[in-house]
Amino acid sequence: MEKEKKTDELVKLNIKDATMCEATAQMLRKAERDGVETAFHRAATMKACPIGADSACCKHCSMGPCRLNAKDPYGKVGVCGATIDTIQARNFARMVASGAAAHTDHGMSMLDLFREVVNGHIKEYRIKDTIKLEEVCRELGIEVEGRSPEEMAKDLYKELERTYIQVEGEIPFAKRVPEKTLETWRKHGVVPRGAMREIMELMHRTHMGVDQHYENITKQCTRTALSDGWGGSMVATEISDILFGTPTPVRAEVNMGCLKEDEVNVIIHGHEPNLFESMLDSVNDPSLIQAAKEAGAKGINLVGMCCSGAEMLSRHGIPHVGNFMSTEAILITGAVDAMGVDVQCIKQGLAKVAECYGTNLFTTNPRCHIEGAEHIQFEEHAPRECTDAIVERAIVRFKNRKLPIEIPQIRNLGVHGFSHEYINYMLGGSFRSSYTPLNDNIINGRIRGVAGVVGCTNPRVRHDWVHVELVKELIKRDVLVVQTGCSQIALAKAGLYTPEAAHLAGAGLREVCETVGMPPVLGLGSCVDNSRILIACAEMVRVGGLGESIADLPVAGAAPEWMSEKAISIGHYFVASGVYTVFGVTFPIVEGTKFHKLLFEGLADMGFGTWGFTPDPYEMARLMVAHIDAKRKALGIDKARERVLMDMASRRDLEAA
Ligand code: XCC
Repeated sequence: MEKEKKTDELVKLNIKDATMCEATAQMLRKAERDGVETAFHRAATMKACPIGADSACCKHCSMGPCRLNAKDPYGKVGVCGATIDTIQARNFARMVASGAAAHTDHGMSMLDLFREVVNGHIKEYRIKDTIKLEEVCRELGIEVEGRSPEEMAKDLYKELERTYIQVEGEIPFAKRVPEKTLETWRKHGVVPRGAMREIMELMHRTHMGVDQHYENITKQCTRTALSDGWGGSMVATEISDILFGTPTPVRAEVNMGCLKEDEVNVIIHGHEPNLFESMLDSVNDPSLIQAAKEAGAKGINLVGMCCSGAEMLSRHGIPHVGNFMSTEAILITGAVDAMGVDVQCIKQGLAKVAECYGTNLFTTNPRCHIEGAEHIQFEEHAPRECTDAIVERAIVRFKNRKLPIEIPQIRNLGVHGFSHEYINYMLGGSFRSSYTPLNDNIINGRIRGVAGVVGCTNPRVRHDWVHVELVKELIKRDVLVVQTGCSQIALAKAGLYTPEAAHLAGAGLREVCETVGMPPVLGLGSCVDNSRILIACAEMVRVGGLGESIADLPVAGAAPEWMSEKAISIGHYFVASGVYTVFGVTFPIVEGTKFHKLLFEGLADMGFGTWGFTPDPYEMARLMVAHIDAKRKALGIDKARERVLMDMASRRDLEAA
């Protein structure tokens, strides 16, 4: 982002270029009036390190750090002799290891909670969705007939524990992978064993002087990423659904206008739903509501941010006030009485902004403390102790509010909460629930293909804008879009989560949306819920008519404003599963190197998907649609689509017949 001028310490942003989110823009203007710095300001003054951006440096040992030249990548090697390909592959693989570890650790927390609930050691949570419990058990070959939920759950715990700790064999959810895709994985030796083992081995292999062939490093990188998508993340999603309920469509509001000036505002930001679920109980506790009223508030207003928020938005319709790049901006309203955070995507800068506005910022998780924030540990055996304490402190802050409050009055209503199970039901109906109608609509060309548009927001590009433009381009071309995380919130703020937004879609997709009454963009939840997209892909293959492996499907993925290592892990597990996946912002590999060729061409030749890159949303849409069309052609269904586009009237006649 370009900087305009410097006054005193704080750089003045060109706010229009920084964000397309009006609420965030309003708060950035206030921040500048108040002399408060945000990540937007820091990004404007801190140029990204050009060597790091190209991944042309290695700091894996103290003979370096070694800097290679991205313009002449093969001109020199590191002190140990490591080539540009080894260095880039190691750096990339470590991003995958870290991202996979984050999702895996999150999933493992959910599984720990599940075990304690099933064993009766934790009474504050319980199994809410026994139907899903049964379904998952059945899929994994666990006996369900005549058994109690507790009996099934105990076996399910034991089975899913293998996802993490197994040292030999295939992870349990490999059973969900289409046979031909699994065959490809087996052929290349990348079926994950247990996530802990894969991550450990990847960290070992990328140590100085171990794996020094970029192809072999990529192999373990692939295996690790798959242990995230079909392992750590999938278990997190499935266990959360079993414990807290599987999402079904729910009308809910997003944006900063969901804050209420006359109520005690509490935000939960992070990733693990157990904290948020407990907070939901706390804010509904009559004694705490009474205390809030005694402090002069009309009530307690609980809202979410980032992925925790996206998950609660999908599952319970809890209002969501903004994605990753709005987390500092929301504090600038002065209306936030407490923000409780757990893990992942929590900017350290929040502590300073919170201090400026007298907001209580609480860390709650033993894995995440922040200097300057108060820590109230969340214990699953007594969850309310933490969340009640946060609410009590929020009430005190409400009572003592001194600074003026400015809440952007923007709220966007939409429909959220489309689990892969619901898509089944929605398109298939209650008596023939299946993906057949989705496949049929793809085969007859009304729906051209499906795109997953997911991931973060990033101050290196115009906030929300790349997501919004990309998705608009895709639906215009009859591509059904499924979303998670911060991307989902960007589109919800742009108004695309209403059934009425179908008018922005091409004729074919619009017709399907209008028949079913669904928006052209379906939100599936948080980052770990990208696993729902994998399951949907597997279902599309299973139902038939669209090829034998995920790589045959007319689908594509994108993370247009990615920033985290988790995004790289997600991107790589989609690629490894067979999906063409395009990233924006920047790509941490030098073009033209052997490693670059492997990721952008070679993997596809091996039967996987492939990586793509462009920062431009229009080019991104073009690449994705071209890929979808190429897959349609390979499946022999391109003709159906041409006929649909050329002759709408005869298509209607055909249907009426
Ligand atoms: Fe984080 Fe998950 Fe990225 Fe948003 S999208 S910035 S990882 S909160 Ni998942």
